[in-house]
Amino acid sequence: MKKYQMLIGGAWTDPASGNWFESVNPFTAAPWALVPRGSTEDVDRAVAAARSAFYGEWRSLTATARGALLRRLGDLIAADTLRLAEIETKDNGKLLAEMRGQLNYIPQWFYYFGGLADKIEGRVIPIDKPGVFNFTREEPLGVIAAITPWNSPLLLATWKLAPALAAGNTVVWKPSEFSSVSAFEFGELFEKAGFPPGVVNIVTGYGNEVGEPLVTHQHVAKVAFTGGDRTGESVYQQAARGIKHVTLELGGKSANIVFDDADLDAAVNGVVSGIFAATGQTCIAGSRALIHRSIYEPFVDRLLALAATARMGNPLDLTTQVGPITTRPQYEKVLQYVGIAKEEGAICRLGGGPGKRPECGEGWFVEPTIFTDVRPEMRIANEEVFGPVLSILPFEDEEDAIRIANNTVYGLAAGVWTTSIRRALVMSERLEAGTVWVNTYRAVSYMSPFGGYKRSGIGRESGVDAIHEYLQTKSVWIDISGNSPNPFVMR
Ligand code: TXE
Repeated sequence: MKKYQMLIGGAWTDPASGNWFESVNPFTAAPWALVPRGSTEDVDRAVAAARSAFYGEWRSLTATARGALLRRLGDLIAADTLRLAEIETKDNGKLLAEMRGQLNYIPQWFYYFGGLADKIEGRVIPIDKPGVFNFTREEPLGVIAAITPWNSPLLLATWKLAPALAAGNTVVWKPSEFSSVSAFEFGELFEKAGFPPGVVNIVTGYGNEVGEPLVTHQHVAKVAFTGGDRTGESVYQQAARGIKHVTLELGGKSANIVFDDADLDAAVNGVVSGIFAATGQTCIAGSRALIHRSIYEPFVDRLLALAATARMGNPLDLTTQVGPITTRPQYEKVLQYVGIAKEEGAICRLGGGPGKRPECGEGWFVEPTIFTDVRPEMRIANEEVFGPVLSILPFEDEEDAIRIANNTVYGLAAGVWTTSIRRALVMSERLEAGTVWVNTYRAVSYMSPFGGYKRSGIGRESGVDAIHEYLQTKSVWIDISGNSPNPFVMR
């Protein structure tokens, strides 16, 4: 088994604890790599390295040179996608087809934010006071703590690293303890691209042993976090003590709403892919399907028929459609929710238990599961399962659909299936979600802002909006009047 080291101040380093833990392949349930178990001491060294890079070489580079580094990194990733995708699949069990797609797309974030790096401009304010010149500067925040989860390890890290670096910050990145291996390989590419030492540091380990000391470190200016909402809440509280900037991306319970005027072939595909692609382990999973009453039964039959054809198996096999659950605790959580839904009286129409097919091997599989007769007040309709479990709810009309869709604490995304332009516009206005897809689902881009309403998070990733999450504005006042005003009144 390969024994990895952490990246601190440009050097590959053993953990201060002298301990490593095993990373487990979710398909074979066997360990396949050794990950350094970081601690406060490693966090302190990494933050110090990031801080000295911030005040050192990184700061003296022009924004254009920073952008060029990011674009060079994009090229290096583009040349290495197959290898990185395979590592991701071995570490987190997601389909190789999906991880290849993500890896092929990741360079675009580095190209886009590399391009933005030297277009960060201040403004000259036509100030209301004569004899004064006022302008703004957009400045980096300092050291950014990037904390990422296991479901799309490199993509979600990229969403933080690309804008943070383009804006001139330095980074300490803590990947999930369940999927750290690709981070080490990614770290090598930063070095190869020529980033100065300490600009990107990687400290691995557990949430309480590395995440917490990182969030509370006095020299961390901002925490950029993706993960569960409970952890997000605690990260937010800890960051508040240091009055730190935060962005939080915390998952959801997204509604995929099908009206009777929809293109039903497209809608069936969209609802199935919204929940079963990525084995439901995605923050934007369309885990609630809201179906217009007049088409309810026939549409449910079509969903069941399509979902029943899903091929489970080895995620490295490009024909597999549903892979294993990434972690054992998550596997147990998903099965627990299946049990809760049954107890609540939802009707299980497909799946409803562990995947025991021969092609599932030793992996942590859950059968694609569909519940009907779900009522809005049930836990299965409100809580994030993060697995291949779909809840189906009927609705009567637009008003009813909006009420049910918005009736959760989350607000990450929503899907609407309709051929009416009026309905598309009304729904996209009234749905409380950071992303609304009409006649499509699970589309993201480096160009378009992504983030949550309500308990799904704070701040936006991707697009021009994202770079402003990593900048602060300074207002500069220069007296050009040559006068000495009255010192005892405000200017
Ligand atoms: O996530 P955690 P977990 C949801 C999903 C899942 C649930 C739990 O519903 O079932 O969260 O998953 C680090 N201070 N999502 O437990 O704990 C941790 O080490 C600082 C939604 O795996 O949120 C990891 O690097 N950091 C989600 C990261 O936080 C801490 C994606 C995320 O782990 C910490 C994943 C602490 N006190 C899960 N505790 C999405 N939004 O897509 C843990 N961490």
